[in-house]
Amino acid sequence: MTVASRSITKSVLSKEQAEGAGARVRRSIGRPELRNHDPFLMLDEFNVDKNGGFPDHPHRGFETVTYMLEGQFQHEDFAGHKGTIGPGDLQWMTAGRGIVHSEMPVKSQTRAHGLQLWINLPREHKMCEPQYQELLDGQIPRANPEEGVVVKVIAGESHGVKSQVYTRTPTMYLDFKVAKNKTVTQTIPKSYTGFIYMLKGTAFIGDKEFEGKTHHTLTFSEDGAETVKITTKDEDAHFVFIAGEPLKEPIVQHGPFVMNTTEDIYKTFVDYQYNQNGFERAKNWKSSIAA
Ligand code: FJE
Ligand code: FE
Repeated sequence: MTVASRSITKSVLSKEQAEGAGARVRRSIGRPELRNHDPFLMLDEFNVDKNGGFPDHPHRGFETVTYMLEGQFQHEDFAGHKGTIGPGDLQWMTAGRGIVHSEMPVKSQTRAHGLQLWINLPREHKMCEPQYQELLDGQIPRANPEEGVVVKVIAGESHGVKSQVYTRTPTMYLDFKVAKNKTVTQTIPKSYTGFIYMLKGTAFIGDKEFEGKTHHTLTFSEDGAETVKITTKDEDAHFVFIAGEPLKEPIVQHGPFVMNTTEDIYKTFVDYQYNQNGFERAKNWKSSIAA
C-alpha cells in the first residue's frame, strides 16, 4: 500500500532585503506571495554583520523563535533577561502581553546567520506572561531514522523523538539534514498547515517530486494527507520543516503587535505609550547591547 504525501502548492524564492538596522533578511512567510500562512506570521533568514542588528523594539500577541545557524547573537530585554546564542542554539520567546528587547550580533563576529519565525498566539494566550524556552544545540534531541538522515526536533515529534518545548499554538519545527540519494517520510497531523524552507542543496517533495532549491519556500497542500515524502538525488540537502494548527482567528497586525481586533491594537499602542499592562518596565529602559 502506498500512502499519499502532501503535495506542493507554491514555491517562492526569497531574495535579500533590508530590515531592522543595517540587517539583511530573506523573508519567507510574510512576503506578499506568502501571507496568511496561519498560524505563522513571518519567517526570516537573517544575515547580520557587526554593524547591523535589531535594536530596542517591542512585541505583543505572538512568539518569536530564533534558531542560529552561524555566528553569535546577543539579546537583552527590559526585565534584565540577557544571553548569547550560537550555532544550533534556540530561543523560543513567548512575548505574550509584552516584551521590549534588543537582538544584536556579538561585535567580534563577522556574521550572524539564522532564522526567526513568528508564531501567532491564540486569543486566550495573547496576554499571557512572557516566557523563554532556551535550548543549546546539544540539548535539542535528534532523530536518525536511517544513515545519512538527521532530524533535529526543535518542536513536535519526528520518528519517535519528541521535543520538550511547550507550544501554546501546536507547532512542529524540524531541522533536516539529508544526504544525497535518500528518501525520508515525515508524518504531519491532518489539520496542520506547513511548509519547507530550503537552506542548502536540493530536495524533491511529494509523490510528484516537486523540486525545492536553496532559499525557496515550498508550501504543503491542505488535503489532510498525513505524510510528507522527501527525496534527495545528487546533492545533500538542509532544510527546515515547519507546520502548525491554524488558529482561524482574525489577525490585526501592526508591525510587532499582533492582536485579534483593531480595538486591541489601539489598546496596545496606549499600553506601550504609557508603560502599562505588561510594558511597565519599558519606562526609561535602554538596552546595553544596542550601540
Ligand atoms: C520587527 C522590523 C524588524 N526580522 N529577524 C519591524 F526588523 C523587526 C525585527 C525582525 C527580526 C529580528 C531578528 Cl533577531 C531576526 C527579524 C524582523 O525585529 F520586529 C519589526 N516590527
Ligand atoms: Fe524581536
